[in-house]
Amino acid sequence: MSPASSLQPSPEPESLAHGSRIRRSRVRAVKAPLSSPLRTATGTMTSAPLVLVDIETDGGDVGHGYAFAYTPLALPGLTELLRNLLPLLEGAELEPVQIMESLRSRFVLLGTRGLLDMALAAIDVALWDAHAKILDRPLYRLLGATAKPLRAYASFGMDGQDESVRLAASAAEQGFTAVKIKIGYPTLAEDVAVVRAVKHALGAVDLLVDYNQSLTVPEALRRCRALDDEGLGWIEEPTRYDDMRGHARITAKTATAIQTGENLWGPRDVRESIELHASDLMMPDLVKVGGVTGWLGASALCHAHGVPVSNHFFQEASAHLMCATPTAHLVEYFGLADPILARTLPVHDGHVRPGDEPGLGISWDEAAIADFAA
Ligand code: SMN
Ligand code: MG
Repeated sequence: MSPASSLQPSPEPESLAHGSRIRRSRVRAVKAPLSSPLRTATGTMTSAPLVLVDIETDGGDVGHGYAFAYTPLALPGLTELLRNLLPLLEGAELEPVQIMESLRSRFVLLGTRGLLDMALAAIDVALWDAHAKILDRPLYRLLGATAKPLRAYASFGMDGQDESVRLAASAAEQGFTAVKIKIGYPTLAEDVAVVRAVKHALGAVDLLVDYNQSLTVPEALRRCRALDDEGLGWIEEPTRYDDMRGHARITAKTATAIQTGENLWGPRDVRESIELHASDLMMPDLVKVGGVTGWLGASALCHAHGVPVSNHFFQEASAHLMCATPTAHLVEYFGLADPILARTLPVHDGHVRPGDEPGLGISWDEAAIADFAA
């Protein structure tokens, strides 16, 4: 498809930096290893299926983005979608908002919720990375923010009582002031036993729990209210993510803060969730919420409604965005892509901050990508 029939490149205004037209792109699929299987109450991951996106300009800047496919079953489809979309960008002026509006306008009849939204978001992230590199600014600075230390929490799976205690205690020793574990064991008694054992090991360190959508609303009401006296920082996704009214009932009846957001598709879902009071807190997923562009919309909505914002995964880019998020709360520290990154996001005294190099600070470890190619 020739560039002429793809996105109409806009005339080059004088002000734009040299070398800001999209020259080519690349898509790669990997299965990044996990240090151990990541078990949740609704599924277990043995590897991290990721799709990596590179967008290069005629000035030589390369923007990087990646999407998490959750399951290897979705990896080929997500990869193929990106291979179909990216050639449409060739020759276009690298203007993230304009390009995404133009791309999205192609799918009004189809709708984008799901893998297409994820593919579009991975492109959005790579475009913003390239945009910031062209302007020689780290993304946080491009957004007018400063690189402040962001409080992070160590995020673990559903590891059973003894392993949960060991992992949580180790995170506390490393300086984390908050830890998340996943629960949703067969019985409430097991949930409470694990929570109490980990709380005891953590002392003053905050404990967050994540049900990963595993409970019916009646069971969630029962379990969340039973956990209300355990001093938890939040209870995450007690029921299905898209049962916003069910979450609203749980939020209304539970004293502990209810957290949702990682499965909301774009700012419109965030708006509906806030309007329904589905949760006390919001944690958008960079890719499902629509990339940098989607995050900025979600962040503005949460600012307007006074809702604290945390991220879900994608810590490298999320650290930049959280610096520019007025109601920033906690950063989820889980190095999903670490095995294929040349530099991982450092954590000091339980805090992270974005790097100062231009863009998002995402750099690939090409040898690892080759090793883990899917
Ligand atoms: C989560 C979601 C998907 C895969 C692993 C873990 C979890 C989180 O909900 O909050 O990180
Ligand atoms: Mg979660």
